[in-house]
Amino acid sequence: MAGQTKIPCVMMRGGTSKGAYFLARDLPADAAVRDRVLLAAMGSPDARQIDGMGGAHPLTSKVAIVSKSQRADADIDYLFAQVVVNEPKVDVSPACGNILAGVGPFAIEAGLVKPAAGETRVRIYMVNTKSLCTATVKTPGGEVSYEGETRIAGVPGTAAPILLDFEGIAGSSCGALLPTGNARDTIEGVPVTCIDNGMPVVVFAAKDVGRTGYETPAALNADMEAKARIEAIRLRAGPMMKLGDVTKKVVPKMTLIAPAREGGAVATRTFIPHVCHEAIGVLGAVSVATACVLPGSATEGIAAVPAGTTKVLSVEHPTGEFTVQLETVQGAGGIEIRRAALLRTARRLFDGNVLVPRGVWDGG
Ligand code: NQM
Repeated sequence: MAGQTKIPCVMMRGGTSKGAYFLARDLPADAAVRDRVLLAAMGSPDARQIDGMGGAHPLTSKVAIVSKSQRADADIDYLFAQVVVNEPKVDVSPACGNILAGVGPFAIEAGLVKPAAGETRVRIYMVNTKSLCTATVKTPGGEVSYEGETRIAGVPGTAAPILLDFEGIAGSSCGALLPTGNARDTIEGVPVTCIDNGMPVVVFAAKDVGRTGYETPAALNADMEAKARIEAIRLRAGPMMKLGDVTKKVVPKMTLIAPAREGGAVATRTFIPHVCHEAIGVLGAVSVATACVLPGSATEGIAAVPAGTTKVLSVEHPTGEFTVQLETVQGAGGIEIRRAALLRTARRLFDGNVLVPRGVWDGG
């Protein structure tokens, strides 16, 4: 079939990631056809994604699919898709908190949410993890404003703040905050905490895999021995975390920790899961911060945790830090996390159509 199908698409920076934002109604309803369209749109599989819009890195090969929600507790539904760069694979198992930062502004500008004067609260149902987030977006005069004074590590300049407020994200993918039932397990001889507070993550001391935890992402990406060891732990952790065989999944993420060096709570290096993040993911940071406040976790003796029930933790990463605020309560079975809040920024970068060969999808 000759020719190409035009699909309305907005490219946005969401936090420290970048991706293609679509309205669900503009994409095929059938998941298999939709995934073929997303692969073609982003240019996967190909290391350079030269024949598509993807940026040849996991952080720039992401997709948000947005629609009006039918739920009473949400305004919109957000389905996240990770388009794998080098393989013909689209993974919808995790959510992405960075791309989430762009979802509120996108929904307002698409007419799915009516803006208020000043700021607009957008209640977002994260379809991947069946959990909720409220995003507060600056809308002076009833229009989204991207300009402001908020700086986030990993993004040049400043922009308008977008407050992301999460509730009830514990066990979002694994069914429990501590899916193995333990605050600490030993896998391949390494003490680890398997945790899911919005993102399944395996947290362990960098020193236990013979690294400092202060290496650059480039050094870790070139460190084949460390990567093989970390992947062996990940493949064992997957089934223990009720994620099944994770060979072809982008979860769990793998976070090496060390004592903070910039006055924060903990220093991190995170594999997502095969490339070392230049910073850290949003929900990834929430899960790591949560591990830090749990007694007996693999962070004990490494993380510096503030006192009080509202804990503000600065998670250090290769390009700065990520501040996470956790509301904790002492439940019958130990500490529970009621709420996690943090700030991101986003920007609409491009508004137009992406084109895919008609042989991939004829638009019907
Ligand atoms: O953890 C990277 C990112 C992410 C995901 C990844 C994210 C999150 O930086 O919520 O934001 O872990 O693949 O976009």
